[in-house]
Order: sequence, then structure tokens, then C-alpha cells
Amino acid sequence: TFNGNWKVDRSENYDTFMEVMGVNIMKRKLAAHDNLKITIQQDGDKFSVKESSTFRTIEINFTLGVSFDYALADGTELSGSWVIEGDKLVGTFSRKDNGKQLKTHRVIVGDELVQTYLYEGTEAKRIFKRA
Ligand code: MYR
Repeated sequence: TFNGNWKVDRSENYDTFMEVMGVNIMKRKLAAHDNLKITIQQDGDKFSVKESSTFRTIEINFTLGVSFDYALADGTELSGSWVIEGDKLVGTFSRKDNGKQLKTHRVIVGDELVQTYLYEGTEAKRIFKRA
């Protein structure tokens, strides 16, 4: 289960990923220490995700397979949906500004939640521990 409070522990290739996404150096430096925390609550096919970081605190509600809008911390708008594939939560989003696809998935590995991001052939991971 993905339910619970998670706090980012480390990231892999995240700076390069943000650069490919077009995020400027100033914001990338801030994002490297964003202290991201997420609280995931699943109820059937409905999810609530509370996101808090040095940038903002927001709550996102979505239903598996149903498209919704989401804005990244730098304001980039996405739309897309999450589905469950096996033990993975798989998200397929597209950027509203350029139409390009951003894929992401969440999976539990041991006692960690690993979120992988893929955009234009560049992959990054953020790894969370229970908070
Ligand atoms: C959620 O479930 O947390 C809400 C929906 C998340 C949408 C996909 C997030 C992709 C984040 C990419 C971060 C890259 C920053 C340049």
C-alpha cells in the first residue's frame, strides 16, 4: 500500500531531469532542497495526495483512470491520469505548453517509495522514506 506519510530522502539525476524540463538554474538549486513530503490516502480507486514542500502546500484528488490537471511547482501545467499496473502506480501526463509526455511511476521497494520520472528520454528518481 502507498498509504501514509512520505518524506523525500534522496534523488537520482533530478537536476539533469529538471534541466531537460526547462527549469532554470535558480529554481533547480531551490528544488534540490525542497524538503518534499507527500501523504497518500487511497480509498478504492480514489486517491488524495497532500503535497508539501518549501514551494507550496497543496492537496490533489484523483480517481484512477480519470484525467485531471496538475501544475508543477514552477507553474508548468500538466494533464493526465494515474492507473495501477501490478504493484505500480503509473502516471501518464502531458505538458499543456508543448504537448510532450511526462511519464511517472510510484512503487514500494522495501520500506521506501520510489518515484521515477521520464521525460524526453531522461529519467530521474526521487526516493521517499516513511515520515
Ligand atoms: C500526485 O499524485 O502527486 C499528483 C500528480 C502528479 C503528477 C506528475 C508529477 C510529475 C512530477 C515531475 C517533477 C519534475 C519537475 C521538473
